[in-house]
Amino acid sequence: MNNSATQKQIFLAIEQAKNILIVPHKDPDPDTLGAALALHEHITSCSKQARIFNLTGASKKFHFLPHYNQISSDPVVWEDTSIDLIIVLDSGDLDYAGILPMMETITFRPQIVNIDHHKTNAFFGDINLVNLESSSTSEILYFLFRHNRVSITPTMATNLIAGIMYDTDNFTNAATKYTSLFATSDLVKHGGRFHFIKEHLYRDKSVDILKLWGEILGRLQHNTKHDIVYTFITLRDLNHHSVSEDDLRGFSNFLSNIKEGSGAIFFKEKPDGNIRVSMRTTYDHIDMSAIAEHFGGGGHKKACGFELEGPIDTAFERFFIELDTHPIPWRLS
Ligand SMILES: [Mn+2]
Repeated sequence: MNNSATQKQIFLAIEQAKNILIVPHKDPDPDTLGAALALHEHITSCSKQARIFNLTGASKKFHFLPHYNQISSDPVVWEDTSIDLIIVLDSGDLDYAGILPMMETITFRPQIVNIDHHKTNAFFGDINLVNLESSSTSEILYFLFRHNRVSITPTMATNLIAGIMYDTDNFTNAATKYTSLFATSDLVKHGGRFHFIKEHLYRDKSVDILKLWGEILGRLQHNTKHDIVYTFITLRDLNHHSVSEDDLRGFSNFLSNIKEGSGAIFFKEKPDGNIRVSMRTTYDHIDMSAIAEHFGGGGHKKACGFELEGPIDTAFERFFIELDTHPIPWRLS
């Protein structure tokens, strides 16, 4: 089924439903939250019942999103057997969405709509609107609204801008296309607060966070044999600077600013002693996901990751030895 027919079908499902549950994925980011809040505002403005359920709850730092308090992690919602439509946003599968156990135990059978932009999407919905070309689920929502002639309020526009801006890393990463810029400009025209969102998403670093970033940047190494730039962070660093792991979000993306190297790698020690390895490249001829897959991880060609066993002190040496001894096809010709 083509996009346009699916977009119509989703609106028909919303029109026919009486009790709708909107599900942004667990540990939600501004894309899944912005999409959920904009959709919630639209549905409730049509005098229809809709609630947002999120398994883990949203981080307080996203409190600036309009109608943020609509996000609930109260499991009591699952006792409501009259839910007849569940709309899952930005999730490759129901496990990532955080509702797999509920879906396996509920006795009622709601229709499921799946709206997403991840290439790993399992098409788990009764209706699936999966667009790999879209920068974000918020961008898909914008075109879904536009296609169905929904009037977009300033708060809906602000939420969708947050999602697009976050997933395009402030319009700098490879996912940024004509459609994401077009959608954003039209959302600004509808009263979306572009600068307000930018201030909250990107002017959020404390002195402590940036001092830690400085320390991590001071450890940058360039492995010239493999042409990879890398650095690392230990749990001791986090404790010493009283910075949470969450505050490091954005650091891997920041490494994309480095001119040298075919790619950049960030080794991060986890509380369980294992190492989270995040990889970034900006080059079309580099496929970092080939390395990630070799180590049992996954992701996109330009942004992906995997886990290594600790300790961190020797993780990069062991990593480069593995690269030396296995022909991994990560340089495309
Ligand atoms: Mn997304």
